[in-house]
Amino acid sequence: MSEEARGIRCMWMRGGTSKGGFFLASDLPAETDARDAFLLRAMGSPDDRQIDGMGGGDPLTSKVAVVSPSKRPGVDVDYLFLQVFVDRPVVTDAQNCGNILAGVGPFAIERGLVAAKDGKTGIRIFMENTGQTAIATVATPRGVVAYDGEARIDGVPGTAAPIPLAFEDTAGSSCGALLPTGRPVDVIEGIKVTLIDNGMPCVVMRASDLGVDGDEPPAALEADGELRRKLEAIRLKAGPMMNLGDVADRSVPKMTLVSAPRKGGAISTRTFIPHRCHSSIGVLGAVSVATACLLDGGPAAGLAETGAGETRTLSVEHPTGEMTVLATMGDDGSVRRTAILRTARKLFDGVVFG
Ligand code: NQM
Repeated sequence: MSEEARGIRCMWMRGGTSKGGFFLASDLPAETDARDAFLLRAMGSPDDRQIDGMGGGDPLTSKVAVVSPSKRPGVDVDYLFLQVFVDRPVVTDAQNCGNILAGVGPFAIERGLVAAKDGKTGIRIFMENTGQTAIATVATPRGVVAYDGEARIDGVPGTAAPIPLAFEDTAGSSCGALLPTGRPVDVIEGIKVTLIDNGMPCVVMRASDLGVDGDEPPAALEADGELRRKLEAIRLKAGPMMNLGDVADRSVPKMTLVSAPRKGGAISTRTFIPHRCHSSIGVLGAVSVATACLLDGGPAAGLAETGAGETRTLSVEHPTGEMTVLATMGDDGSVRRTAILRTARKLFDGVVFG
């Protein structure tokens, strides 16, 4: 194949606290094996440093969005998220990503899939990984995407234009039900856990039950071999219980250790995704953990400060700050709608070589 033929049009973007390559589906090989082989080479996987590709040697910087115009009624674009593993030759669509989602609206406008209004443009995005819809609001003064602005999110230096993301139908995204076992608490390997999926399958457990405080730096937790072995043993058993089957080669469920808030928030977290400890927390991961805090009887509920009223503001503390989840409650005490604030930035637009 010629050098030119190996290049594919791509926009590199930061979405929330992640970054990766954004492609139009029509620009990528239609056949999955060929597409994945291209993406592995483009990212430089498998290799811890991804030295021969664009990836940053971290799951959070080895991500891909595939975007196409949607044929679904009331939906603007379809978004398929792909996680390119760093150290294994694996590209998986088995999880969604709410951080990369933040870049999808701006990308869709930039590529001409959605016409921008003067002011703000609302974009309905079908998330193909989980079959659910998110509503992103992009700042578009004079019909042009604005990346600069005053919104600040923890884990990203400086400020940028706000991109609020709203979710209405994320319960049971991958597991079929918010609580796939039907219970707010299960016991695995002697540890009380909540198996929950409000957009991201998560196992929520008390840090203290695992013998840690829950406010350690991620590197210290990653260096704790005994903790990691225990978490993986729990995860492998949780997979089938969550209707995810054998999860040995999957990036879900995520493993979140919770403890009492330290900085005035709702809960403190440390999340393994699933083997590296996240420097913050995923968007839909935070939504799922915040939802677990609102479940009576679960391991998070006794620790969390959840407030009262129809709309709850839950600040989920993480290693580099906090992520605020707004939860709208139904009359029956369940979570009806969630929203979160993200930002995104266009970093590069060009051709990437596989
Ligand atoms: O939970 C990391 C991230 C994510 C996923 C991960 C995410 C989400 O921080 O919606 O955003 O959990 O693998 O980008």
